[in-house]
Amino acid sequence: MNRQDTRTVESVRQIFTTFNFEFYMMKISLFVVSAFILVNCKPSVSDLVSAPLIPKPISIVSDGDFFMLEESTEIFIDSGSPSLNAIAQNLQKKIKAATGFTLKIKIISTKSETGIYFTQSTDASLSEEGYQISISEDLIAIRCYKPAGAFRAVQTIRQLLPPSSESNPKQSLSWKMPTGKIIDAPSYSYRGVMLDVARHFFSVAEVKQFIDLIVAYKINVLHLHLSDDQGWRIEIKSWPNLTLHGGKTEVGGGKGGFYTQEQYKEIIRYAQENFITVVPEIDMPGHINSALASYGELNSGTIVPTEGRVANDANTNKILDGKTKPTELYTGIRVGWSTLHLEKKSTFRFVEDVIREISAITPGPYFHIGGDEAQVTKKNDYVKFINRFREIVKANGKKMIGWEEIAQADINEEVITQHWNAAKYAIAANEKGSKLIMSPAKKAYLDMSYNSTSKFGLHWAAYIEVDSAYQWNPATLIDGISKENILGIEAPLWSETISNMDEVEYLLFPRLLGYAEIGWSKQENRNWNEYKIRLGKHAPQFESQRINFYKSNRVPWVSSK
Ligand code: TNX
Repeated sequence: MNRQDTRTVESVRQIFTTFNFEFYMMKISLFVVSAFILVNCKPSVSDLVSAPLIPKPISIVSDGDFFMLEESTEIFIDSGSPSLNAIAQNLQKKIKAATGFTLKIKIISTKSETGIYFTQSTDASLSEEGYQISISEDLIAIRCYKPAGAFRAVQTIRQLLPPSSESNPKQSLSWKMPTGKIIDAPSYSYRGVMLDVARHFFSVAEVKQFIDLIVAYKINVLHLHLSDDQGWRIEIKSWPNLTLHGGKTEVGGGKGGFYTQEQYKEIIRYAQENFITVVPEIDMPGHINSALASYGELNSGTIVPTEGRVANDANTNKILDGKTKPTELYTGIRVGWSTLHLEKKSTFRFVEDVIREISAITPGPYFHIGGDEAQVTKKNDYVKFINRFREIVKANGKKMIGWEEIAQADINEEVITQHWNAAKYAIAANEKGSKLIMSPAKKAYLDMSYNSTSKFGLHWAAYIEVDSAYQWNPATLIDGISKENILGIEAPLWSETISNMDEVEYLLFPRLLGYAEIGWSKQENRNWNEYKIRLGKHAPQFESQRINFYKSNRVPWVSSK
């Protein structure tokens, strides 16, 4: 070989080596890129079983593939189920907010092979709110017995979309959903949350926002605590001072507020759209100072605690009739000191008018009469009063609900009792045939602080950490009371310490999800150690929705970053 040849061979080798080097570099980068894709595409996308659904469905089977939601995906409704139209529109709205896509809705008479297909079945074993979702590569089929089931299914589908999907539609994520089958139905038919709009007033817009928050977890009852010592929040046309005067303050002395009947109807309409039953509560015969301050004739000598007492002024006297002596308004947080004047005829005219006017604009089956902590009402009067109440509520076509103390009266299977504190009342109510709503303060009170450093909430019943809120079973809580005696569960959010949605969210999240699961999921499928991992995976969703949640260190929160 001459020198020329040697050089040629050398450069060929060099080319080869460089090529080889580049080849290896390419291989390495391919490996890095695929590893990156693997990590970032979350393999769980094609695993339906590991989707962190809350509440947990009855059964999930995955088949390892995925459905891709695209701009061209269509929503189909079985022509035999026209009542599913509104639900399809609701899903369309949610998907639009999430992805920017406006999916077309079509009514068809043969089963669809593609897109999202809603159909109603005559199979009653699916149950009132039950549903089945089958997801294949081309089709998401939703089957229900009643529209409520399809609506609950939509909430499941929302949770299967990528977490950030509801807040930032402009991003270029792929909208993949794992394939498989979900069969689901609730354990309890009553799954409620209560919002106290009396201690602090919350506007119609805020109540709607509240509904949006709870509905995502399949809660189906919103109990509105519409009156208390500190404020009367719903217009009663035959007793206008209740809101004109009794609605004008709140705990801490803020300006309070009230709903006109039209505004209340607007809340009801929005709730109905979300398959939520509104339970209105007028708390009597105690917790009634806002009415006593508005109409002196209802007052039999209630003494308003000095702390929080708002002295009547000349303006008050102009509004009120001046003939009888009204109490002062109250902005403190003491309980158990006020009572209606139960010996007067006008009191019953008042009770009848209030129940009649509210019942007339409430489509749901229930009317909550309060009945708690009537500590300054004589026992005999209390029993007579609750019995009379029962008749008035019934005459207005509603089923009466009352806090547990009503078990002292002649209640029966037509009445629902809400347990919050004493087992003896729950047992007595059960013996009288009254079904129970379980709201044990030590476990289910959303206004209890998480721990001693919490900024909001009270702690007279307990500090309720996220695990404690989850770890109880309504059906074994009280000896002698089992699942068939229970209508459902409710988590009340009293508002003495909270006055805006940020604060509401802080007490609500993340405990709300646990209560939703207690009410919906099968007890044997519930387990804190498994639940806390699912819950932790909801953090990116909370963050993208800007929900102000309590980041308990007992939950392994997943970071969205
Ligand atoms: C007790 S529970 C109350 C409410 C308070 C709440 C505060 C019940 C039926 N009555 O009036 O707001 O405690 O946690």
